[in-house]
Amino acid sequence: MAFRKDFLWGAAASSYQIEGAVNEDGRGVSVWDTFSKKKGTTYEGATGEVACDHYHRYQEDVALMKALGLHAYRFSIAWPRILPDGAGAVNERGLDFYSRLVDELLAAGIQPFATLFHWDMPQALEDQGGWRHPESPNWFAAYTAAVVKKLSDRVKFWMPHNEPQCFIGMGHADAAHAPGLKLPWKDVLLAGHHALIAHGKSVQAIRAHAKQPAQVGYAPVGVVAYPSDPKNPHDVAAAQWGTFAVREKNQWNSGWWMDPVFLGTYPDDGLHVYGADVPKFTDADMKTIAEPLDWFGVNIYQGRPVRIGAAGTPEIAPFPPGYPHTTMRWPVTPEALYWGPRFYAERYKLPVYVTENGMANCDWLSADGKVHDPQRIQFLNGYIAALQRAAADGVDVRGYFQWSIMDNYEWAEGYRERFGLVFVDYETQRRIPKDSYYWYQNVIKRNGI
Ligand code: IFM
Repeated sequence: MAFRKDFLWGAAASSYQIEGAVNEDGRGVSVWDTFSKKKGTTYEGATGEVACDHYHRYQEDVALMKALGLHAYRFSIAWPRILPDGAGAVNERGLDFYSRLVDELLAAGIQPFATLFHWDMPQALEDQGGWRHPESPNWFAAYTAAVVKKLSDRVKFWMPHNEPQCFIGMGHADAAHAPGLKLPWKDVLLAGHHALIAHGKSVQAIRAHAKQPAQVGYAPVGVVAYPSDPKNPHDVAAAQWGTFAVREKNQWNSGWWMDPVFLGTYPDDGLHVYGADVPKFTDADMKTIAEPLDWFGVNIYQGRPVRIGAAGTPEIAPFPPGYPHTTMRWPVTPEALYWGPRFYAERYKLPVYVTENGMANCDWLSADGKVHDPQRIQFLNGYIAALQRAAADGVDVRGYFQWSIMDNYEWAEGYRERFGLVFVDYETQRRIPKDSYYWYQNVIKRNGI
């Protein structure tokens, strides 16, 4: 058996995507409330106002997690529930919700993994400039402290940010996500730099206030390249390069968002490609960003094949016509879960947790009252087997979180894309475990494929 005996089998979700109850118990407005209400921003004009109503149904949801056999559940905390105006007075009722959730998880024998920022920035802070504001790292540190003081007697595992590539790039350059901006690249990178400093200050706040030794990580997008021919060492080297390279003026790379956090420097190719748009930064900034972490977390859904080209330089290889893809149009590339963890562990030398992996599928309720999702089973089988191979080859993989425990609000895609192991009928809020739920239950029981 390749996975360690104490391997953590998990599943994940995030606050705005499942909670609903946006006007309850003193919660303030988030950028996603504002953005999703603007015409034309989301599929069918969907918002997270009700979502999966998890705020009221968390006990039923934790019962499903327990029956699944989960060891760990990764959730996020909504900043505007804790500090409705983003800063200032703490809203105890908001904290109480997460306190109840954590108690419920622990009673079910499930280890809570808490993410502090999964994109729901308080609107009041966005109105002052959000991540563009130089004070934003201090706002985030104060919010972190409030949460950690309340929950750290029971929560050991923490992540400040989820996927800065998305909330910075898709939110500030592409206008595809909240806050819906299309800024010059220079301003996007400045917001990104503040978000990275905020990450470091949040780590400091966790360490300063934790009531038990904290295990702190990170959950960026893993932009993975894998070798076209894994037996060709030149292709392997090309893929390793491709996994970290900053090749274009966009956010889709690993190096810019990971190297500062784990190595304390922005990568040279990024400094070159982003050029004059790179914000002015100091040694003190970089030291803060690189506050030591306990583990390397990464969200991996897909990869690109890379090979050494005729000219001797790495090139992205094309996918064959009609290649398998999910309903998000993301290619199905299980290799990403072998090579990604391997390349990341080699470069950053920390234990690896896959903090998200999964697929959107066209799932519906069948006439037999069940939800059959053979594609998801096939997908997960391939990806988890690849991760298992990485573990067998010596990569220190400690845990895996399936995205997502249940269907939920897929941001600009609204409710069109279903990622869950549990089907949610949004009209009745009925939960129906899919075939993949029972398959994953068995994987957990056997500690692997
Ligand atoms: O739903 C998202 C999640 O919020 C962040 N990672 C990717 C998932 C699927 O798109």
